Amino acid sequence: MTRVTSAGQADLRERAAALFPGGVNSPVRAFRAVGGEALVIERGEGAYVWDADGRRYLDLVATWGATILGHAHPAVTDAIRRTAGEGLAFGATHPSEMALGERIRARLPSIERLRFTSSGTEAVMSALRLARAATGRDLVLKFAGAYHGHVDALLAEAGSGLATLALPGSAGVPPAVAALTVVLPFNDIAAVEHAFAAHHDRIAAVIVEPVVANAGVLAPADGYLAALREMTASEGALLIFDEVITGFRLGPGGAQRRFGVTPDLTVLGKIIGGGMPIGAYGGRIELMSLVAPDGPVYQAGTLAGHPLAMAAGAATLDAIDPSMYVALEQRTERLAGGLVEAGRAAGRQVAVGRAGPLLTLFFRRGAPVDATQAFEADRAAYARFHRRMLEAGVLLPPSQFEAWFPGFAHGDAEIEAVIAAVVDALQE
Ligand code: KE4
Repeated sequence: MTRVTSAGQADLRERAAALFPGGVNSPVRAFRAVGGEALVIERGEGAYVWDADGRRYLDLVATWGATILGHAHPAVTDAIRRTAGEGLAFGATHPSEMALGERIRARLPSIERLRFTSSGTEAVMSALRLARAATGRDLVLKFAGAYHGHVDALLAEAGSGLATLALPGSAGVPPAVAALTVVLPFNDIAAVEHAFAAHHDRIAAVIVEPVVANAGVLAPADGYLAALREMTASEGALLIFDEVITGFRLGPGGAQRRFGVTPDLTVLGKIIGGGMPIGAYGGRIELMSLVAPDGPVYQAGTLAGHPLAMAAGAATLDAIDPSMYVALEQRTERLAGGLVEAGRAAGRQVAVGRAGPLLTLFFRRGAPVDATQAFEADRAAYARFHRRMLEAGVLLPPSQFEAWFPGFAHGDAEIEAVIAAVVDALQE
C-alpha cells in the first residue's frame, strides 16, 4: 500500500488540531458523538478506505452518500483527469455544465431549469430565497431532525451535526432569523395543517427531506408526501424536496419518482458531483426565470458549475444503469434483515429504519417515525457499537443520527461481512 504521506494518524491529528476547530473541516468528522480518536483517511478504493496508519475499513459512510459508485471509480477519476488536463475553471460557461445539466433534467423532468452551486447548503439557501421571492412570503417550514445544510434559517434543531452534538440550535443565528422558521414533527400531517392555519398566508415554502436521513433514517408514512404536496399547492406555498441525499440514491429518479410526488423546487448535491464539491437547485421555468440575471433573485458563485465537478457528476450518472438499483435494494434488504436477526439473537433492543437503500440501526425498540423517537435511541450504546465495528474493520457513520450508505461497490461479500461484524459487535 503506497502512502500519500509518511506521517501516521497521530502526527496528522496533531497537525489538524493545530489548524482546524476540533481538528476537522466538518464537525461530524471529529467522532465526538462516538468518542475515541477521529480517523484520518488517506485513500479509498471501491467499498474500502484506508487510514493513515494503513488500516483498511469497509466504508459505509461513502463520502456521506456522494460516492455511490465506490471510491476512485475509474470512470470518474478518468473524467476528472481528462478535464483537469485542459485547465480547471474559467469563470465562464464550460461545455461540461450542459453535459451534467442535461443528464439531470433527463432523469428529473420536474427540473426544467437549474443552477449549480458548490455545496448543498448554498443550493438550499438559494432555493429558500427564490421561494420567498416567488411567493412574497417570509416563513419557511421544516421538520425536526431534518438537516438541510448550515444555512442560518434552517439551523433550528438540525438533525445531523447539531443533534449529534446535542446543541439545541446554532449560536450566531439571530432570534429574528430563527423566528422565520417553523419547525414541526415529521410524519404528522395534522401539525402541518395547524401551522398553515396559524400562518397560512405567510408560509413561503415547506422544505423536506422526502426520506429524512439526518436523524438516522425516517421513512415517510404512506401518503404523507402526497399530503404535503396537496396542502402546499392549496395554500400557495412552494414544496421544496431536499434531495441532496435521496437524489439518485433512492432510484434513477430520486424520491420524487419513487414516491410519485412532484415538488416545485428540488435541491441536489453529493451523487451529482460524484464526490466533488457540488449542489444544485431547479424547478419549473416560471420559478427559475426569477433567478439573476433573468430575474430579481440574486445568486452567484465563483466556482459554480466547476468543470471537474461537472465531469465527475456526468461520469457518475453515465456509469449508473437503472438495474443496479434493483441489486442495491436487494442487498440492502439482506443487510436490514441481517441487522434485525443479529439484534434478536443478541437479545438487544435495536431496530432498523429504512427506505430503499438508506438505513440506520437504531438502539431503541422499534423504528422511529420522527426525530423525537429517534433521539430516544441509546447514544452510548451506539458509541460502543461503533467502536467495536471499527475494531472489526467496518466504518459506520460516527453518529447514531446518520444514514448508512451501502452503494454499488458493496457486493454480497461486503454485505455478509458487515452482518458478521454486527453479530459480534452486538454480543456486548
Ligand atoms: P453540503 O452543504 O454539506 O454539501 O450539503 C448540505 C446538506 C443538505 N441537505 C441534506 C439532506 C444533507 O444531508 C446535507 C449534508 N449532509 C451531511 C451528512 N448528514 C454532510 C456531512 C457533513 O456535514 O460533514
